[in-house]
This record gives sequence, structure tokens and C-alpha cells, in this order.
Amino acid sequence: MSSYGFATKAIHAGQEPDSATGAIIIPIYATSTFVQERPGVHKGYEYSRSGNPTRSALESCIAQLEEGVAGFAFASGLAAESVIIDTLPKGSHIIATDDLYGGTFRLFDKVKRELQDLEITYVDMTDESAVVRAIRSNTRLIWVETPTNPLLKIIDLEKIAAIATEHRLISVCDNTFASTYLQRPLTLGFDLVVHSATKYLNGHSDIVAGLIVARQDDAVTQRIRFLQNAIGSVLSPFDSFLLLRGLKTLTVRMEAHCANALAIALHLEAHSKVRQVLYPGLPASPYHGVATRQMKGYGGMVSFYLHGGAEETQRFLREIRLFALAESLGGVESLIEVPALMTHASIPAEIREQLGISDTLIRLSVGIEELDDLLHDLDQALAKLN
Ligand code: P1T
Repeated sequence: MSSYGFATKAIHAGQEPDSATGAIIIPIYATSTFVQERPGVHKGYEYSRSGNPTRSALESCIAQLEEGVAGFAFASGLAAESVIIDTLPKGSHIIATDDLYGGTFRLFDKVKRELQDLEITYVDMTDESAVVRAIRSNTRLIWVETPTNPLLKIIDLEKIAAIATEHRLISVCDNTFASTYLQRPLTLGFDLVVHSATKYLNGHSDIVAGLIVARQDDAVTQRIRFLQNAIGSVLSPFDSFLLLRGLKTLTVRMEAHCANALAIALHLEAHSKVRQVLYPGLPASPYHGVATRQMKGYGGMVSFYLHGGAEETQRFLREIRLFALAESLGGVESLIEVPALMTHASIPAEIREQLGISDTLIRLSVGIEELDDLLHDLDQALAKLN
């Protein structure tokens, strides 16, 4: 499979036709346990928390797509993230991107900090020297999210991987916003990739799922394998099936998301009611150069500020029709939200304010509907503002 292109692997990797029936699609192995011939003698599966054929196919597929050696599927993105942090010894220090999904911040700050005595430094990683300055004697891991959620900053993965290698730190990239199609951090030297597969990888807003892929089968990877079974926050066979199905169209969906998002970002940038647009695909973006080098496209997420205050923003949300007001992203349908009040409400107000995640920041997950319909919807809502 490794000699095939991405679109081919997304459809076939890890998915041989079913040996018993010839079924072209991997069946949903809805079984909790597997018959053994004698104790310990079986066909490779013994209990579905430890391993299930539908989940194995998914894990093999994502490992090949990310160009790693092992994949692990979890019941949510946060469950996957939690297991990565659980591999660290107590009292570890981690350096994390300052602009992060609110739930990741909550996991680090409200759960792991207390339970594992975790120390965390949040750094603007668009300045790599700040990462080096943050390293301490107990630093174990660098956690990168790029594009960041919700400010869409782009972090230079090659430079961060080099710092991690030099200082013998584990490097983790949350690849949710880019998706495996647009960016493959393991090929740039990262140790682990984590996904909220709820988003682009599945693409249809009908499951919650998480994935980890490892670049090499080292001690950390072996610990993840152990913890996946020992903790048991695994993805169900049915959700594994849906995710495998979603991955088959990742290539065409991402191309469509990128095309619509770029057109919308350019349109908003030129609109008199819009103060600022954050999108790495805009030539004026400070991250345009790194994004062009690092990504195959600029993604489907667009954030922007309207002129005016929170009231104007609320008015805009009331007027918009086709974009649904909802958390999450990466589905075929377009969504809109206010991070400060929704996905990032768990981040303290003063930190949000420092970063620029104000009540007037609007985040779009641009879907793959007809572009003209999306532009028309934005225009009619903007026209209602003062
Ligand atoms: O929701 P879950 O599958 O547990 O994944 C959490 C997660 C992890 N990483 C990133 C970058 C994410 O964006 C998310 C979830 N984010 C949203 C629900 C959101 O609307 O931003």
C-alpha cells in the first residue's frame, strides 16, 4: 500500500475484502468476545476492548495515511489526548501551544495538573525561540496544535520537531484542524499525531472519535498500546465502521472545504462590515508562508471579527440561516460559533482576552455546500448590521 497515493490509501488501506464472505466493506464486528480453541489459542482476537477487527482495520488505515507505524482508536479526541498525557511520569512539565481547543486546555489544567502534578507552560509557538526558553529540567513533551483553534495560527512543525529531537522531548501534534490530507506531522519528525476524528476525518458529524498515530514503535508507543486496553476508552465497532467510511472521501471533501473557505475568506476580507479575517490562505496572513510550505491547502476553518461589539455579533448570528449555530467542525455542513461563549468558554476570560478570543470573534467551519449559497447567506446577514 505504501507505494499508492493518498486517495487510494484512504479507500483501501487496512481493508482487505472479508476472508469469510468476500464482503468488499469491512463488516461491523458487533461482538464483545471471540471463541478460543484452547486457552490463549485464537484467531488474533480475544476481547473487543483489547482488539476488534473493525477497529483494527481503522487503526491500520490511519497509521498508513499518517505514514506512521501504529494507530490507536479511542471514544473521543479527548480520550486519546488523555492517554498520551498518561504516558508521562508524575511531575512532568509540558510545553503547549497557547491557542488550543478549550477542552484540551481543560483536560490539562483541570484534570492532569492535579492528578499527575503536571506543570504546563503555554507558549506562542509561532516564535520558536520561546519554546526553547520554556524548556526546564523536567520538561518531557511539546504539544502543538496547528492550525490553532480558534485563531488559526500556523506553527512551523519542522522547527518544533528539531527542538524536540535536540532536547529529547516527545513531540505531539494535534492534527485535527488540518486533517491527515493537508498535513502529515510524522513525516516532519513528530513522534505522535492525535486527532479529534469527530471532525474532518469522519466528516459527517455523526460520531465522536479520537485517533493516535505513532512514528515509531518505541517505549511511548508501547505504553499507549498498553493504556488503550488497560484504561479501555476505545472506539466501538460501529463508530470504527463509520469512520472508515468517512475516510474514503477525505480527499475530495478536503479539496472542497479548502476551495469554499478560501473564497469565503477573500469575500469577507473585502467586506466593509468585517474588521479582520483570520485565514492562513490569505496572502496578507502572517502565517501564509509557513502554511504554504507545510500544508497541501489552507483548510476549511475561517475566523473573523465584525466591526462593532458583542451586540452586532449576536445580531449577525440571529440573521444567519445556512450556517448552523453549533460547536464542532469538519462536517460537510457549514457551522458557525462564538468560541468565547461556546467551545472555549472553559478558558479563563483574562487568558482569552490576552489571546484575542473576544466575544466578537466568530468561527466558521465552512462546509461543502454550493459556494454561492454560503456567500449569499453571509451577505444577507451582514447587510442587516449597522
Ligand atoms: O470532541 P473530541 O472528539 O473529544 O475532540 C476534542 C478536540 C481535540 N482537538 C481539537 C483541535 C479539537 O478541535 C477538539 C474538539 N473541538 C471542538 C468540539 C470544537 O468545536 O472546536
